[in-house]
Amino acid sequence: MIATWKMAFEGVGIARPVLAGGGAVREAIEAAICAVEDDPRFVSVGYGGLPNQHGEVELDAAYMDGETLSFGGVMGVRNVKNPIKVAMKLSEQRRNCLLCGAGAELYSQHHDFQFANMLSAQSHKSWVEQSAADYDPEKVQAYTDHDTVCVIGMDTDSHMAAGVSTSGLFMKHPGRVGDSPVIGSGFYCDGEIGGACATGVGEEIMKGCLSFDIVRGIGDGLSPQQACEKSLTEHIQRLERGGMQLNANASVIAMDKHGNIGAASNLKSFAFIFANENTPATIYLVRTEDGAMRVAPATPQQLAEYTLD
Ligand code: SD4
Repeated sequence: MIATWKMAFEGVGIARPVLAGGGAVREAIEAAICAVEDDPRFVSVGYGGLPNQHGEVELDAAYMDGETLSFGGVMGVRNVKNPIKVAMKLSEQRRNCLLCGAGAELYSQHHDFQFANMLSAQSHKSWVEQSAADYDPEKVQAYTDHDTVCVIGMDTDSHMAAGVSTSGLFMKHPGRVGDSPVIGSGFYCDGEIGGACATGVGEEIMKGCLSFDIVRGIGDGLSPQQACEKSLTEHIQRLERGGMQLNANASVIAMDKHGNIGAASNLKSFAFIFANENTPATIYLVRTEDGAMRVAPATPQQLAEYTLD
């Protein structure tokens, strides 16, 4: 299992015994993501997520099964306690599997998913402070106000899947949707090849369909690490060629069908979690040094200096 950000550490720790005990990858991903969604310390996912310009928490989540290529997703749902559970349920359908706003809430109601007020006192306070400040949504910066928990897993039957959950950008326009629930951009999983997910400013990530591009790279024979670096680097170059810039941060993770992993980021340091049958949940860092990306378990000193989620 590989997952974005330090915030996924406990969730992956909960999910690992599920896989070790022969549980299905879907069950493990649900356990990992729900742990993050339920934890108010993480202000970019689920309960306690930072709200939109109107002070409402709108959540996005998606799930893809690598064996059947089925996927499901919800966009901009309000008051749904665990959006990943709804996305998983939707992935069982061949049609109507990506729902937004009121329609996604109606579906959640019909299927007896739990509802809750997702705005914590802390997130409400942040919104009050931001609303009073002169806020420019065009200048929103990655990672201070938003992250996505992305999890790619494989079970003992070699069944692969990927899931994502986020509250999107802080102070976003109501109805704004980023890359996370968009198949091919925020996530993709083909069990014959591997899976990939992205986190960062969705408007920039979507321009490169980064997750699909990484999986295609692995399918073409690249290692997950090579594919992550190639897709991200080429995307940045593509934007610069068009006179644009990746004026935001983007980070990606990937795992192939053999369990090899990769990650890349345009941040100086980006944390992700890895666990397998031999390795307990471990915080890794992708660090850019002398123009090269290095991936390794975080040292205690690096962890002490790491300030992001
Ligand atoms: C979005 N990609 O809504 C998400 C947010 C995120 O780090 O991952 N931020 O654009």
